This record gives sequence, structure tokens and C-alpha cells, in this order.
Amino acid sequence: MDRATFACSTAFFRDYSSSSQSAFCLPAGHVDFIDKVESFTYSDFFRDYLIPNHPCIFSAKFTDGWGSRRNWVTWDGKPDFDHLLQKFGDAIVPVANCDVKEYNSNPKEQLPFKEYINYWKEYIKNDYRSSRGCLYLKDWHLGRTPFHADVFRSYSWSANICGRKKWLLYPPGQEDYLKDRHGNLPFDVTAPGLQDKSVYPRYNQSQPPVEIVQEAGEIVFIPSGWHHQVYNLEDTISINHNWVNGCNVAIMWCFLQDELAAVQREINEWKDPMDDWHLQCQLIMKSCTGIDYKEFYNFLKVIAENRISILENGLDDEASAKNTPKAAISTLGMLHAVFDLKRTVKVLTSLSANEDFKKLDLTSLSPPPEALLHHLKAAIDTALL
Ligand SMILES: O=C(O)CCC(=O)C(=O)O
Ligand SMILES: [Fe+2]
Repeated sequence: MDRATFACSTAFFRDYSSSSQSAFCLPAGHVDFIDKVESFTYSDFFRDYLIPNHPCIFSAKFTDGWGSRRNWVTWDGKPDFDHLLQKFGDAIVPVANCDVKEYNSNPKEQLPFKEYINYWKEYIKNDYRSSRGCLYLKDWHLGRTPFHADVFRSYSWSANICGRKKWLLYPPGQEDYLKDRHGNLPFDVTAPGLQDKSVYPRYNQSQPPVEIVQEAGEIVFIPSGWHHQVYNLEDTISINHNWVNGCNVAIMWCFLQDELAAVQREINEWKDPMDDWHLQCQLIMKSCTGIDYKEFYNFLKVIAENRISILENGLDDEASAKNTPKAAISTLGMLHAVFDLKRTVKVLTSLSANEDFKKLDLTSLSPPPEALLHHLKAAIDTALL
């Protein structure tokens, strides 16, 4: 990260002290297309997309050198089943049935990859029909995914190795208009049922989604908290990755607070009779979202210690040779580490002061939050000297 980007990113959070970046709207429905690799830097991405939380699409030139684009795809742009079988045949993979709805998701089973590929070949031969329904290999995404925002409100990118996808994107906040009268999100945001005002009372106030058609080789960047629904328009293989950094860690923290509040509302009537109500709320939250407050503290700690060690010791040869997370953050530069640490201080301060967090048994946390905060602040001060 360069100095100018560090300065404007720090100013952004100072001036707006905002984690609800949804206020920064896109010009209606427009998504930037980034064509050239050479003239686009990580600092450009950070300043123009990560900080304002805006989506964008990277051209296929960005994935031209990827081994998967050469090796997993036939000359005419189709999945290379023989190659994939040879590479991954024995793997056991999670497969969802897109034709069956279970709560707001699809039921999943574990299948040998071989069996899945046999199914896929048959499905194509049979004109995209099967008595087994439309099966979806979750990590490589076949079919259509229900409407959702990504885990912990993280950022994600999704690269098409082959095939095409259609994305429907809603900026943060729009999902409120798409909820039914019980507060549940729809499974399919295009279903005619959403027009029924007695079920979806605020649907007519929602904006139409931002629509993207992602071609082979292109990468779509999905910002934090943008709800989306995805269709495979052809036989498609994609690689996706989710991540959190200093720009969206406060969004993650807000999300966790909202999740806990929802659990508390749900079991409010048990508050008095139960001694360990707060602990139970954390347990339920963990089973719904995958993380509780103490684990979130440890998550912040790992992020912080990794960056502090880079600021204090630089990058040792071993870490750089091993391609570790420490090496990755060091590639982004010292200023990125400082930026992330400053944002971590903000979130850690809020977590430490949070009443629900303070009610938990924090004796197992090492170091204790105050000590970690102190260490963080000292590392930032030294780095900025
Ligand atoms: O590519 C897809 O099918 C959907 C990917 C997605 O939205 C996700 O994995 O969160
Ligand atoms: Fe997603």
C-alpha cells in the first residue's frame, strides 16, 4: 500500500467513522470493469473498491496465467472431466441438491468426486435433466445459489475458470426491503411470490438488483454485506475466496452484534429462569454463525499479532520462503499492516466495552484484552514514528 492510499483510507474512517459504508452508493446499477493488468495496482483496488465497498469485475487477462485455466478446461472452453477425474477423482466432495429447499438452503450430501463427475456428464448428455435433480458441488459451484450475503459479511472474489455466471447484487440495507413479514429473507429473490404485499410488505420499495454477467476467466469482486444470488448459465467451474481485513472488520463486528441480538430476542423469555443465559446465547450464536464473541477476540488477536510481528521484526527469511499469511501481509506493505492495526484497535476497543462480552468468563483469554490493546497501540505508535 502506498502513502497516499494509507492517508486517504485513514481519513475515510476518521471522517465518516463509519462501518455502514452502504451510504456510499453506486451510480445506478453501474459496475466498473477493470481491463488492464499493468495499469491497476493493489492500492487502486484498495482505494476504489475495498474502502468504498463497491463491486467490480476484473477482465480475463487477470487469470490468463492461472494453471487451472489451462489445465481444467478443454480447447473449446468446457470443463476437462478427464483431467479433473485424474487430479481429484478420489476426493469426497459436498454436493447440494438445488431442487430441494431445506429452510433457506439446499440439503447436502458427501459424494466421491468420481460419482459427481459421472452424474454431471449424464446430466449434460440428457439435456440438463436428471432424475436425481440438479446437483451442485458446493466448492466448485454448479447450479444456482440461494439468496445470501457471505460468511461474517466478508469480502469475496469469484473467478470463472470456465463457463459463465449471472449475478444479482443488492447493496447493504436493500435486504431489509426483501424480507417477509416475519423478517425472513426469500430463498429466491426472483420468485413471483415477492410481489404479494401481504407476505413481502416492503418489496415494492426495493431497488432492482445490480446485474452482472461474468464471462470465462473474469473475476467478480463482491463487497462486504452485499446480498447476492448466482446462476450458472453454462457448465461452470469457479474458484472463490473470502477475506476480512481492516476495511471490513468493523462490518464483521456489527454483524456479530446483530446476530447475538437476534438470538437474545429469540430466547428472551428464558433470561430469568436460566443462570447461564448469556453463555447459552453465545452457544446458539456459534452454532448459527460459526463463531462466538471469545472466538472473535481470538480472531482479532491472530490478525493483530501477525501484523505487530511484521512491524517489530520485519519479515524473516523462513516466513517469506514459506508463503505464510505473514508473508502475504508483508507483501502488502508496512502501511497496510498499520492500517489494519488501527482498525483492529477500534474494533477491539468496542468489543472490550461491550456489555455482553464483559459478562463472559474472560479469564481464559491470553493475553487479556487490555494487554493486547496496549501492545497494539504501542506497535502503531512506534511504526508511525
Ligand atoms: O458461484 C456461486 O455459485 C456462488 C458463490 C457464492 O456466492 C458464495 O460462495 O458465497
Ligand atoms: Fe456468496
